[in-house]
Amino acid sequence: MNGDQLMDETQKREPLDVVVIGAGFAGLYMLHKLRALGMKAVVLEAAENVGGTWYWNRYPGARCDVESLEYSYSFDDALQQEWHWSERYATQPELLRYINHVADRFDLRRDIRFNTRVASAARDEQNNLWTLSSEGGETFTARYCISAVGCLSLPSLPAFKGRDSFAGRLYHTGLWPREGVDFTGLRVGVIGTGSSGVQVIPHIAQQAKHLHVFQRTPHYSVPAKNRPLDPGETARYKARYPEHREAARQSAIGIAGFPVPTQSALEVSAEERTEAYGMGWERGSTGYTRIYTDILKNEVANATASDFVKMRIQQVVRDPAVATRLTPRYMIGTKRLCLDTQYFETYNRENVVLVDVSEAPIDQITEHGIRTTAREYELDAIVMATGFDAITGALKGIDIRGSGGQSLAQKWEAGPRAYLGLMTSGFPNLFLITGPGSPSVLSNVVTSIEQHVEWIADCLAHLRQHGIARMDADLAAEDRWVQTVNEAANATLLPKGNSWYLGANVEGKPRVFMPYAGGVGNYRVVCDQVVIDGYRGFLLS
Ligand code: N01
Repeated sequence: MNGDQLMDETQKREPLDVVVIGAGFAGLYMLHKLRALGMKAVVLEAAENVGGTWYWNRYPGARCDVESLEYSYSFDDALQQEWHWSERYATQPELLRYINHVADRFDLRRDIRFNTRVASAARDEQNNLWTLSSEGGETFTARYCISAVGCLSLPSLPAFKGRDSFAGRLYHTGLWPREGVDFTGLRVGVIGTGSSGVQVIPHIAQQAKHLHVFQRTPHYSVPAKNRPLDPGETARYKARYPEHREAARQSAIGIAGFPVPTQSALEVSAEERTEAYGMGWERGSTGYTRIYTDILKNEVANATASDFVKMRIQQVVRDPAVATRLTPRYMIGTKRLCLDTQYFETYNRENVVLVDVSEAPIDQITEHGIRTTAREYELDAIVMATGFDAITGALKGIDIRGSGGQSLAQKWEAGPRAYLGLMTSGFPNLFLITGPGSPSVLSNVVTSIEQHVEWIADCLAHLRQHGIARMDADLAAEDRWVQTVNEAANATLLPKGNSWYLGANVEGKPRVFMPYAGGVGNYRVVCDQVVIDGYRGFLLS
């Protein structure tokens, strides 16, 4: 009998303790913690292997924008000491190797069901169980269900007319073919210039015969200044790993190495600011918007940081008309800041043309390429770097039914509501790792994942110890937390950008600022205090 058959047999006999959805960073660590608690758990994963985001986003140039030594698990000191990161910012293949290494090192695969996409999760109130069904028709029953589906896992493909009529090949950066793509000699069009576009464009430009970039919004990007990691530097960092990790946990965005601003941009001279922004630019990190306390809080302060990047774009891009089209018009940081390698420089190449689709939008995809309202562009391949239905898309894509058959998608129709981003009222025993209303995408997500996984594991141990079978979020506590999330966002400029943080990138999605902007360290204190207060705001029975 193989592992899968064994699991099926087990399922027939008795329910599992926990079903986890997703085998990315979150699902793997959750499984490891559940095992340590002696719980019977299964992870259901749509892909054929582990990795989550780093499994799917295999496009050329895919690379993390948090430094490798920080974007990694901290829960096991031997793991963090033994793993060798080769570059300051890890590439997708290196990250995927790391995640595979973790799966093997902790022997996690035997409890993961691959090629198993969850279609529905239904609450059986009478028996206090969750039953999950896969698209393939298998069912899994457990006391607890834990979502580890990730915040950026449902690709967003704009519904361009004629998408299926294109005779060439069409790709999405978040669903990249495993075998890779050779663009040599091809005429390629890339739609989208967010983080994925900014990374993939320089790589395709080097291969393709010709590249058209279809840009709707010019975005801010700062150079990554990526480089190989020096062994001495790595050793010194690792020698102080516990301190660095603790600093990350207490920090605003889960990264120890970011500057902690102490001054307003408006209380220093213009020369001093220019020098600070120049140093930030040379440092190469998204910490650029954290140089002063008020870059993300005050429009005048923000303009000083925005203007510096605009000036750099004008300096890098040789054709002044192209430089102007590449110059952002919104406030820096109100959409996620990109980190690039040779992005703006790519527009100095002979084989690259920037097509501004803000005024003449894409009208349709044709058999031969892309037609804007101005003209048609003939292409052999189209790459959609058009992003994701972020934070809620993957969860709403599963037919989740809570108490009384209530649908999660319906409950969240006007925007997601969750207490601490961990549970949503009316869906007992369903936990959300990095759910809406938690720092998630506004942080080094691995730091945030570890905090949630550990909080949930401690919570499950507490429930078991006290003979509590059912846990739900109290609706009043949830409402208050949603208000706190709104207040935290409104204390910043973040809601003023047309960003995916707000759902603005998906047609028809409600405009609600979804992550908690109050900071990773502050959020941790709130979560810990809730526990100290006897799981305040949760209903335990
Ligand atoms: O997606 P995006 P992404 N017509 O939504 C354009 C993480 N990430 O995949 O801005 C024309 O940012 C859209 O235009 P506009 C990171 O958190 C991290 O790039 O809406 N254009 C935009 O330019 C990131 O923020 C890493 O006007 C259309 C682009 O498509 C998040 O994932 C790497 C369009 C989408 O940009 C998402 O990034 C990659 C249309 N109809 C991703 N629809 C790193 O760690 C959309 N667009 C480095």
